[in-house]
Amino acid sequence: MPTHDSGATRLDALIIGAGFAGIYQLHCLRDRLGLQARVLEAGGDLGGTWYWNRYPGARCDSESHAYRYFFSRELSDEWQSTERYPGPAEIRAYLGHVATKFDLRRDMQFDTRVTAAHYDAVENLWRVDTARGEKFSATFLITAVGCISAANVPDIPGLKDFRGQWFHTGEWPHEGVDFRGKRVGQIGTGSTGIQAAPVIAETAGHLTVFQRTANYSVPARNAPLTAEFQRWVKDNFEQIRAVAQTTVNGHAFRISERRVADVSPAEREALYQEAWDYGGLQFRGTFLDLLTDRAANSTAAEFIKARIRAVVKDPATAEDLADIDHPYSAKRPPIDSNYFETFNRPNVALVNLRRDPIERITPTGIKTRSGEHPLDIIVFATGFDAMTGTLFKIDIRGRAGRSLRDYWRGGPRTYLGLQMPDFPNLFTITGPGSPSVLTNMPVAIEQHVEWITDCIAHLRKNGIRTIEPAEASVHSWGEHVEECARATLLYDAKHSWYFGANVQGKPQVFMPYSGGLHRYRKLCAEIAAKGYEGFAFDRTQPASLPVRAAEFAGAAAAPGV
Ligand code: NA7
Repeated sequence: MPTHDSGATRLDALIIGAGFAGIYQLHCLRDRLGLQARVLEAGGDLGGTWYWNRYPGARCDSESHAYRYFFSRELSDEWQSTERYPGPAEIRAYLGHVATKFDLRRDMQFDTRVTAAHYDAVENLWRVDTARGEKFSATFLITAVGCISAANVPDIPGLKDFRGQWFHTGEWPHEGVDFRGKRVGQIGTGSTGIQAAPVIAETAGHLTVFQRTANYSVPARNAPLTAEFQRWVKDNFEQIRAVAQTTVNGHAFRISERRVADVSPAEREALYQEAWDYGGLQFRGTFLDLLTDRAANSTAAEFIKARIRAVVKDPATAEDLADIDHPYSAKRPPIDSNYFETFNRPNVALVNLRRDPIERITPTGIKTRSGEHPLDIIVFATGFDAMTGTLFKIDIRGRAGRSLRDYWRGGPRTYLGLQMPDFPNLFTITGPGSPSVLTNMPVAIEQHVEWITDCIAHLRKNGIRTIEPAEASVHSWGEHVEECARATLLYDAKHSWYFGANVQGKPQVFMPYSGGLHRYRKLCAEIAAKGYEGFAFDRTQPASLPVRAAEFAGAAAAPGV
């Protein structure tokens, strides 16, 4: 346990991370409950994932009218998105606007990486250390560290001897990378690689894309927003929010209720074509059963594969790109701007690693079985140690020194993705076991933040010292998460990062909750209404600090501030 002298800064609540989650959590705890709260953030500014992900082509796959907070109509009304999908700079500007509007920066500390958080059962405090040597203690600890923020650089032999430059997309240099005239190798064709390749190819002398698993992608059809659409967004705030908060995935569109078998093959093709022309993630909402019925799914898969073959001129390259081994949308479905078209450029080549695997990185390039590819720059678009990796970077220890790493040795175990036994008063926003990455994140984040805020208000009002789930609740929630995953085709793509399969040695457990955000919201609300069913309270002494705020009316019920 870290030693703490009287120099430790004492707080009611400490929040780790200044992305969408940490920003709103600070606002709720400080301005609604009147707690002394602070955000500690490893990055040099707020933005979370959008602070780090500045790679070429980086853009949010959620549409800008839904990728925002909904807790304040005023906030939404005064913000004008400029494009259908917001880029990192616009998202950072939006979050900066939120921080200014609610005067949040004064309680945020940047360039401050939390290294350890140990629970002190005697004082009922989380004792927190940072890489800068600062010490904090707080009754409540809330992790708002994001689900995909621990970069995964694969352990390919020879990387340390590479004489060129290399970058991971999730830790991109703020000053950018000059690809002009350079021979670039990009490893990875997930959502990130599919966004990056077309933009890198525009300036690179030559781009080689190293593909291990071929992927589906649907055109994003990004475009500047018209004044008419911007007005529609403002006029329909309530409606957009209502849809986002009552759908499976938190987006501002509904999944069709029609099944593939309900329409003729000709109608089906017309509907797919319409969705393809419209672009974006809505494609997967074309039919109700795309994620539950393999035969239904294969109609969407075949439609996309046919488009790939139609776009890519070289037949061998087209075959490698269309040789996809998993159902459509069973792995995170990318959307793109000219990804497949990029392979028609004379300066772009595809290497199929299934046929021609990487053997090692040499000082001057990448050596695959068939020969060496000379490179000046390697871009790792190789994803993240998702959902658990960032939490494991912090030495989190609960009662009796029990480490989170140890508790999750066989894979993450939580109740509702929010809490673990023996880690009292620790809340994990969008933790494993919650809908998180299967949704439009800000909508899932808002629900978690409001639930946590209500919960803390309840504890303080009722003199409850600690909250943590019963082990039995974790067990049954884990079974429910697994059962929901098994009911979908997500369970068929065993090599996805949803299972942790992209990181060597990581336990293979389906991590996000696939039962739907709408259903999850209802469950969380019911559990709270039943006096936090499945959680255990310690009422042995009053909460460590008196309630300072005016009576709390219930954050989840409050539409604005
Ligand atoms: P993803 O979706 O995890 O994609 C990573 C890609 O990198 C994927 O194509 C992987 O192939 C590939 N990869 C990973 N390791 C290797 C090695 N060792 N050799 C070759 N290729 C490799 O990460 P993204 O950053 O694209 O997307 C993450 C999320 O960010 C995304 O879902 C959005 O929510 C935003 P594989 O498929 O594992 O064979």
